Amino acid sequence: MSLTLVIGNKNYSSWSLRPWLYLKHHGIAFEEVRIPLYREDSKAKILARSPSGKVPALRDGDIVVWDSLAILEYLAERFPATRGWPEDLGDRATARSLAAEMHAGFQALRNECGMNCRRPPAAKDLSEAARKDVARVSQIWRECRERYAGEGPWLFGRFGIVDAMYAPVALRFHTYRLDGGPAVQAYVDHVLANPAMAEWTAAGRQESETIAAFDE
Ligand SMILES: N[C@@H](CCC(=O)N[C@@H](CS)C(=O)NCC(=O)O)C(=O)O
Repeated sequence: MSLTLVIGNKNYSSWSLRPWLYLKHHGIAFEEVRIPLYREDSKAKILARSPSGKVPALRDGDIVVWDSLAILEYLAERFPATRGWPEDLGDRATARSLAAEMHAGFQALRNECGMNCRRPPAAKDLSEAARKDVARVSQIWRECRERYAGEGPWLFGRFGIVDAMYAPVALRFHTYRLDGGPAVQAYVDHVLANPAMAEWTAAGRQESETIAAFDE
């Protein structure tokens, strides 16, 4: 069966990046349907493919999965060789908690530092809440790298769902020059140098659509 992933603008759609990165990184073939967001016809086009009216959404034959984390969970089960979660029960519980924390949190950081591949990297004044988000994300990455990564370059050693979940934030750390110290910078650099990630950001920079609210 063939996979179709519906995504938004590569420049802005952080939720879309997560499953796209997982698929690309693992070399899984899929058709990409890109629907630029917040245009007159965007909602109708997305609703035709995603019950929530939001991207990303994945179609696999008769199966439709929406929500970035649900798609990643689905892909990890559908392609078990990709080993989306750590094998150890305790590590897996931690990884799941961190993915959920990312999925449900960091609102201030998300709002004030929207993903924007085209934005020339530069610092920005942040609220106290956003600074706390930066500190917490930095702590997560530092602790993962120290405790769970071993010799591997990703948060739990090899690339997994947690890395896909945090990849858009790694891009924000770069774009907004967010400082979490050397270990955090090393992780950010590793994420950005990943070939699939580089392919996404290059494509995002080529896009011409603009969404004023996301361009601050
Ligand atoms: N929890 C969802 C959130 C998806 C979401 O908010 N997607 C945004 C784009 S990044 C969207 O589709 N916005 C268009 C709209 O709401 O009309 C997920 O993880 O996939």
